[in-house]
Formats: sequence, C-alpha cells, structure tokens
Amino acid sequence: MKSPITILLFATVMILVSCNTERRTPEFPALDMEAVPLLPRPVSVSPEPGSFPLDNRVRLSVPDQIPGSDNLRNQLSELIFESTGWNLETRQAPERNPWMFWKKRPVDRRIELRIDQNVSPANPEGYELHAYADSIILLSNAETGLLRGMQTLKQLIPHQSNDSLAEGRIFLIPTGSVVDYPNWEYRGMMLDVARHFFKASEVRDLIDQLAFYKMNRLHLHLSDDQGWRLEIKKWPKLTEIGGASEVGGTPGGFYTQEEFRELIRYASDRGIELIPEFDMPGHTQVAVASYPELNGTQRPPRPYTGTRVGFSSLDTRKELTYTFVADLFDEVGPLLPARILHIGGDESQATAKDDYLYFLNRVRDLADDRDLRIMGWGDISVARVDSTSIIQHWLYWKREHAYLAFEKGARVVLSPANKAYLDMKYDKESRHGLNWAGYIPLDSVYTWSPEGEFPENRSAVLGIEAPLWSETISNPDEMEYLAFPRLLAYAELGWTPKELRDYDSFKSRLAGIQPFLEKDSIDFYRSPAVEWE
Ligand code: TNX
Repeated sequence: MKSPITILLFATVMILVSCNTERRTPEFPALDMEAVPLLPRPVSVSPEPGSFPLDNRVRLSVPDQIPGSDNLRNQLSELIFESTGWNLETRQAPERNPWMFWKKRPVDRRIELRIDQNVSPANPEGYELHAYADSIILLSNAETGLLRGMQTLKQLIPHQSNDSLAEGRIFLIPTGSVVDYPNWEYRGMMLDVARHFFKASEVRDLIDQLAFYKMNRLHLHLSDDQGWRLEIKKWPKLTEIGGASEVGGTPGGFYTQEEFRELIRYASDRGIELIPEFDMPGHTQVAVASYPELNGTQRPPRPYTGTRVGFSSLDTRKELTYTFVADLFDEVGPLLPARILHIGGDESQATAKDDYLYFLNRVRDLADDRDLRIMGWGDISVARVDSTSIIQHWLYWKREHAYLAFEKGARVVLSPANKAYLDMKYDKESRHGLNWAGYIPLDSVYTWSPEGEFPENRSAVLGIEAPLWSETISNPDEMEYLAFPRLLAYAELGWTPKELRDYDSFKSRLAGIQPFLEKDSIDFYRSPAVEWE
C-alpha cells in the first residue's frame, strides 16, 4: 500500500509537469536575408543566418504611446492577414503570474514596433528592421518610417507557408537586419482622372501599390478639357455637366467631397500625401462648358471629348473668375492636411502672355490668403513663385523653366517627359500610350539618373514624379499595363541611392516580386528585358 505522502508527492509532480506549458522550440532552417528580392533595394541588409518562424501564435506589439498607434496596429494586422490569412492578436507582452512562480513564461514570439529617436535622426521615413529567431523589431523615429519598414517586412514573408516543419502552417522569415532610408524626399506618381475617370476604389488599389514600393506622393489631375472630377458645392454644374463625360464621349464620373476626404485619409494612413490638381487657366474647356460666363476664348463653350490641348482658357480679366478660384480653394483647402495644391498652368496657349501672368499672380494671392502652397508645371515659373512654391519640370527641352524656379528659390520636382512619363509607349508595339516624348522602355527608366539632371541645384530638387496621362487608357487593366513594371523602377530611383542601383540586380528582383504582382492581379507589361517566371 502506498502511503498518502507518496500519493501526494506523485500528484504534485504530475501537476507541476502538466502546468509547464513551455513548448520546445524546434530548430528551423537558416535562411539568407540577402536572397529575398527586396524592392526598392534597401540601403543596407546584414544577414544573420537563421529564421524567425511566423505562426499563428505570434503576437503583434504596437505600444499605445507610439504616435499613430491605432493606424499602425491596423496596417500591421492587415499586412499579416494579407500575407498569411491570420488575424494575429495585438497585445502587450503577457505578465508572469507571481502565484505560479514555477511556471515558465509562455513562449513570447512577437513582431514589435518601436519609436527610437536614434534611428535615421534626419529622416522620418528611415527605419531599422531586426529579425531574430524569437522576435522581429521594427524601429523608426516616426510613424512614417514604421509604415515603410512594414512594407519591407511584407516582402520578407514568403508567399508559401511551410507545412512540414511544425504542427501548423509556418512562414519562415530570414534573420538579420535592414537599415534603410530614402534617397529623395518626393517620390510620386500622377494619375490623370480627368481624361478618363478612375473610381475611388480603383485609386485606393493604386495607393496600396504605391505604398508597397515606398512611394509617398499621389498627384491626382482632377480637371482638364474633358472632365471635372471633384464636387464643388458652390459650382455644382462643374460635376453635373463637367463630370458627365470623358475622352471618347463615354460616361465620366466624379468624387464627392466626402469620398475625396476618405481617399486623402486612406492615402495618409499609408504614408502617402495626396496632391490634387486643378489645371488653369488653360485645360479648362469643360469648366467653361459648365459655366460659359468663365469662358476666355471665342470657342463655343461645349464639352470636349477629343485629345488636343492648348485651346481653352478661363477669362482672366473677369472678377467672376477669381470668385470661382476663391470658392474652389475655400472648399478644397480644408480637405488638405499638407496644404499643397497643384494649379497646373501648363500649355495655356489660348491665354495671352500678360493675362497668364496676371492670372497666376492673382491666384497666388488667393492661395496665400488661405495658407495654401502652390505647386505647378514648369510653365508657371515665369509668374510669382518663391521658396514656398513647387515647380514640376516636365518639358525636357525647356530647362530654363527649372533654372528660373531655382533662381527664385523654389523647389523642383523632376518629371522630364522623355524619362518620367508613364503614358509614353514602351516601344512601337505597345498597346496603349503616346510617343510624343519618345518610347520609354524599362531600361531607359532604370538607367535615368535624376541626380544628373540639375547636379548644381541638388538641394533644391525635392525628388521625382512619374505622371500617367490617361488619353489612351480607360480602365485599371490598361492603367496597369502602362504603370507596371515601370513604376517599380521609379520607386527604386526615388528610394535607393545611386551607388546601389544596378539594372541586373533590379531585373532579377523584379522577377522575384512577380508573385506579388500576380497576387494583386496587376496586369503588368511583360517587358522582354525581364526573365519573368
Ligand atoms: C502634355 S505634361 C500635357 C498633358 C498631356 C500629356 C500627354 C503636361 C503638363 N501637359 O496635357 O496629357 O502631355 O503625354
């Protein structure tokens, strides 16, 4: 017969054993971080052979004290969900229960975001990502840097889970560190929603793509001869008449202010600033068709569905025109957290030279009164521009516009049409696009050196933007055909320092990124330069 003492002892041991929930961490294969195609290429990658097993018990930790913590938590959960299909818990580290001192702390594998002022101190987009066997720590001095780093994390998660290494599905992430920050401050794309309209949901999909490649500006060309795309409450006919059609005469569309506010928020949650453009005084045929009293030409004020340019103008000598612009700024200004508004100003051939200057200077006053900064195409540098203005260099043979801008202390964004226009055909076989600035195959994009454009003014150059005009594209598939994969090359020109850019490396990483393009159903152009899978 066993004594009660023995039974008690036995029971105690059994309880202790069963309480110890510690799982043995199996050994996972060592992976090489440098073998993962990261695009844009980071400033530095230091592999540490090993791997972090991402399974459905990993905890996401985003401390409340981090600025933008709610948004960061959402973005991180969404990213993990998209990559793995799991809704991982976001919570603080589990506390050890002092009454259960014999119990080991449960395995605490986590992905953690932290603010650290020592990371890339001069750059709010810089980040460090450290992947260890038991944790991934993402650090930045600001919310934006954490958003950028998350995209690197997304690229580090394999497309396929490994189902043979553990009981459940597991995604192995290579261990090591990435230290990274952008080459240029402004890394943008423009979409022309005036010539052909693109719905808010389609623009959101594009924003996701821009964010994935760490781009940070989306310029929307919201008005042109063929369409007016934003509701202006005091001037309702702009969208009633001006929003109704598009190039070719098909039905157009427009965004309500509410939708537009949402779009700006959607972009800013992903670290992207949205810059709206209302092109004036030219490129305004549909505005004067909506309100003939604004017409500054002899041309009948009827909507236009062709693709010519340079024939329309607002009446620059009529006070009503300035009431119109003031109302426009009053309604749009409050929607813009970044206070930057693009006023076009290109190709105003139907406006007399001194009327053009008079108009732009009056518009500038209206913007100043509302604390709005003006951005405009190179053409506007002949008017009153200064250190608050941003000039977009597009006419590659008219460098004097850019020089004038530099002289006046303005900042310049580089979009020379022969290098940066996403609406130029790849080659003569291209299904869509124009060719007035030449053909732009992938290698012409990648080997373009924005650094070489105005080296003597480098500090006044903000960065690059790739405009996509929509005369020849009318739906997302056609848009994607022109934008992808060239957009990825612009993303790398914008993010990666020149010394680290290498076309062969880019092409092979591009092929490696292909599964992401396919997963998002991007209808990319299969450039023959790339060995697609
Ligand atoms: C020139 S670029 C334009 C646009 C056209 C584009 C087509 C610029 C400021 N103006 O109106 O859509 O060419 O590539």
